[in-house]
Amino acid sequence: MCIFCKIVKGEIPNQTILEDENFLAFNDINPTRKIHVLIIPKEHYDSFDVVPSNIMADMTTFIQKVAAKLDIKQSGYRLITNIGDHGGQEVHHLHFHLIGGEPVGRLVR
Ligand code: IU
Repeated sequence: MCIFCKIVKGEIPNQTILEDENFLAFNDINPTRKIHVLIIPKEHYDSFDVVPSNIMADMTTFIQKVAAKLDIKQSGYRLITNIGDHGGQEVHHLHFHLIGGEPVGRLVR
């Protein structure tokens, strides 16, 4: 079973920010910014590339609630989802990184 499925099942502890029947938001174990939260569907999808659009629609609403709970709707934040090898995806269970709490900088090469 994948590591995020184990987190969903409660077999591995997490610092939960927000949870509902279908989604979970928890602090990244290795934060890169003041705020670094991972948002996942409880059901396993390997990545954004295969998630059904109706699940993504619900996930969008959930992510907006996470931002509200973190009180960062005014200051802003960045959402990232890595897909596959070239995307740098290490955990193959769909997740969005929500980073913020400070300016996160430009995307530069
Ligand atoms: P990626 O998009 O798959 O590269 O990101 C995986 C993230 O999952 C990364 O930021 C890790 O720090 C994070 N993480 C975690 O929070 N808890 C874990 O048990 C594991 C990875 I493994």
